[in-house]
This record gives sequence, C-alpha cells and structure tokens, in this order.
Amino acid sequence: MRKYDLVIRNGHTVTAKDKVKQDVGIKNGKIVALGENLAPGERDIDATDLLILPGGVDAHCHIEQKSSSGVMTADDFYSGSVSAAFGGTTTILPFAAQHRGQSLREVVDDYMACAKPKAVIDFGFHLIISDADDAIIGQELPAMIEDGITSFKIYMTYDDLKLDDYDILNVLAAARREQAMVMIHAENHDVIRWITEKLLDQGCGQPKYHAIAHARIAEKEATHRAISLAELLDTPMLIVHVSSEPALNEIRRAQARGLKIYGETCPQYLFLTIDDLDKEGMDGAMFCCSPPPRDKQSQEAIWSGLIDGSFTVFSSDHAPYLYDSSGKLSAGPHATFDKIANGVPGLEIRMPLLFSEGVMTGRMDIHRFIEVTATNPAKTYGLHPRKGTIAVGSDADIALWDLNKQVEITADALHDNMDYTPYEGRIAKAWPTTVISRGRIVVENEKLCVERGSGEYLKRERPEAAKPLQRLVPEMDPKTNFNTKFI
Ligand code: DUC
Ligand code: ZN
Ligand code: ZN
Repeated sequence: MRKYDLVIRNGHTVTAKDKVKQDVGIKNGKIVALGENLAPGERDIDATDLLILPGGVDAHCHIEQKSSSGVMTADDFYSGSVSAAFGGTTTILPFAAQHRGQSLREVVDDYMACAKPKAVIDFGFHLIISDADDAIIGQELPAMIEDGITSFKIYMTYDDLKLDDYDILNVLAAARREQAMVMIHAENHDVIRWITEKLLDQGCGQPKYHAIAHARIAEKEATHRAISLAELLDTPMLIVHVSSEPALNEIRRAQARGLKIYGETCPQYLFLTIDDLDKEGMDGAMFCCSPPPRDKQSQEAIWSGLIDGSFTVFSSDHAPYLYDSSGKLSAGPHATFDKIANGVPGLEIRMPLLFSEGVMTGRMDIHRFIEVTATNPAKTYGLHPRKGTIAVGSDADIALWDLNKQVEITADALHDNMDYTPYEGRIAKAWPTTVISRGRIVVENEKLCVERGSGEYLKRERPEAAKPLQRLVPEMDPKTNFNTKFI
C-alpha cells in the first residue's frame, strides 16, 4: 500500500497567498503532504507546465430552482454540478428557496432530495427566506443554521419575495443571534415598479427597457438602506450581485467606516453591457438579469472593485432559463421585459473568463483571482480551511490550469443544459483541464470521470465573518444608538 493515493508533481501550487514549486500528496480525499520529491502515489499526475490551483467555490448559483413566478431552471444538480466541475469549480452553494407559506425544513428536505443523488461535486445550501413570520424566524431558522445552513438570502424586490424593512430587521436580529451571514438582493422595488409602469404605458416593453427600469439609483438606494439596517443591528451582511459604481461606493464607504459589509459581483457585470439587451427581436431576453448589465464605464468600476479588494467574492449567479416557452419566454414570445425570467447562466465560464480577461491580461494578480473565486467564498460561508485553499489538512479540491489551452466558449461546448450562452464566441485563453474533488479525479481529458451522486453535502460552520461587530464602529455608541442587547 502506497503512502499516497494520488500525487500531483512537477507543478507550482498557487494559493491566495503564495506560489510554490512543490508536489501535492493526497490520501483519503485530503491533502496530506506538500513538498519536493514526494514518494510515488497509487497514481501520479504530471503537472509540468500547469498551475495547481484550489478548486473554485461558487457561492451563488440557482440550480433545480423554481423562480417565484414558477419557471424552472434548465439545470438540475447533475448538469449544474458537471458544468461547474468542467469550469474548475469543486464546491457549489446554490439556494434552497422558500416560497411563501412553506416551512424551511420542507424546503431543505426537497432540495436535498434533488441534490444528493445527482451532484458530482460537493454542495451546500443557502436558504432564500421570503416569509419572515415569527415561527419561521424564531424557531425554524435557528434549527436550519444549527444544521449547517449558515447563510441566507433575502430580497428587497419582487412581489413574491420581498421583505419590508421591518421584516428585514427581524431577519437581521435572528442572524445576529445565531451568527449567520445575511445575503441581500438590494434594489428598490417601488422605483423599479414605478419606472416599469411608465415605460409600459409608453409601449416600451422590449428587453432593453429592463435595464432602464432597474435604474442604478434603485440599486444604490437599496444598498444604502440595507447597510443602514445592518448597522443599526450591528450585523454583518453581504450585498449580492452588485452591478454599478454608486452601489459599490456605498459598500466602500461602509467598509471604510469599519462595518462588516461585503460585496459580491458576477461575470455579467464585467463582460456584458446594456447593448447586449438591445438585440434583434426578443434576443435581448437572453441577457435580462437583475440587476442588469450596465455600460462600459460601469464595467470598469466593477473591475476596479474586484481588483482593489472592495468586492469579497466573485460568483456566477448562474440562473439558467432556456430561451424558449419553458424559460425566458414563459409569458409568451413577445413578453414585456417585466415578464421575462430573470437571470443568465455562467457556472462554467466564471473562472475561465475571469482568468483570461483578468490574470492573462495582467490586470488582476493571480492570488487575488484565487481569493475572490475560492478562498474568500469559503471563508465567508464557513467552509475554510476545508475548502478554498491548498494546505495540509484541507480537502483535495484542486484544478490544474493549462495556460496554453485556448477554448472558444459556445453553448454546445459547455456542459450545462442551456440552449445559449451570453458569451458565445468568446475565447478563454486558459482552462482548468484536470479537476479534482476530495482526491477524486472528476474531469480529465475533457471527460467526466465520476458517478452522479458522488458529491457530498457540506454542513457548514458559522462563518467567522458573521460574528457581530461588537461596536468597533465609533458611531455605535450605546448611549446614543439603539442598544443591541435588546434584540
Ligand atoms: N437575483 C438573483 O440572484 N439571480 C437572478 C435574478 C435575481 O434577481
Ligand atoms: Zn438576486
Ligand atoms: Zn442569483
């Protein structure tokens, strides 16, 4: 019996901190040795000319999820997890989405029953909470957090999902008590509703008007309000899918004041613009997501936030709806923008496109790339150091990147169940060619090498970042502010 099940040799390991020429020894799914000239394993992989990176952690994706208006995503936990793996991601954190009236336990049981027999890589869940009544917040939510679902998303918009500020405060108070991470979709519902009405009254229903209705100011105002509510209750919070500079600046200001406010952005805000929504006929529907892609200047602002550390995580927000009557156009072939299913796919291209356009162009340091795509999401959601790094004791979740492999991104080449990709024809200048999850080779030579259902459920720790601030902020003087001991 050999000392290692698998040894990756002759390559450089790269983490959020360093780059080292060393071999990686793997036993029973864990990294057990890092160093030069390790003894042979049951199997050795030659990583000459490849970079050995942590497998990615995609902390925001919608898989086998029914939207609030009843539209099902094209990907189930098999196709979704396979697609993630082919793009170098080894952990996914999709949502278990509560529809109003449902118990959280029932929701999680349903998603677990879907995911367990199908996922090929490890997975956990965030909850989506759309019903914040006392029993749910007071009893069900703490039980779910205790069971390892230590983060949840809430919405400030969408009729069927949105919580008002009062309910948000109740949810934040529960998160503070239980030390869970709150993720928030920050757009002002009434601003969007009001502009939408005016646009539709004037016959402006084409997809491009989606981006006008979801004005930057709606995102900025809601971001500011969400941060204010989090500050009032001294609770950490992560603003998901940030698309524009005004919202980003709200996050920067909060961070500069010492608040534990985190930001997430996604490929669509780096690589798409409003021009993509202005395509022939209904084709712009393929690019409708919320918040929407904006303009070139916004793209630059989002890049700068990703590079300078303002954003903590880079997620796909994979929300795959087919471009047909079961998905994007479920409200009809000429549906107005407010009835088009919201979301774009991106699980598989998340890391290759960022590596290509960020690292390969010299714009983004490779360590920062790893931080936002793997290490920080693992830390933010209670998975570090098990996931998101290459270290002795961590799970052997690894992607071998070939910097000489160019791949043309097409819907046919990707492994999701989608009939389009918003990035059709783009060239990725590097690709993760071998992908390993808990020591199992999941992808090699462009083939899937594991069985459906071989991914494991991740019961997560309470995130370090979800600890309350304990009044590090000067303004949080208990004599002049609401005292959080009353929560
Ligand atoms: N929010 C998401 O997180 N994803 C898709 C659409 C949306 O509104
Ligand atoms: Zn959202
Ligand atoms: Zn999303």
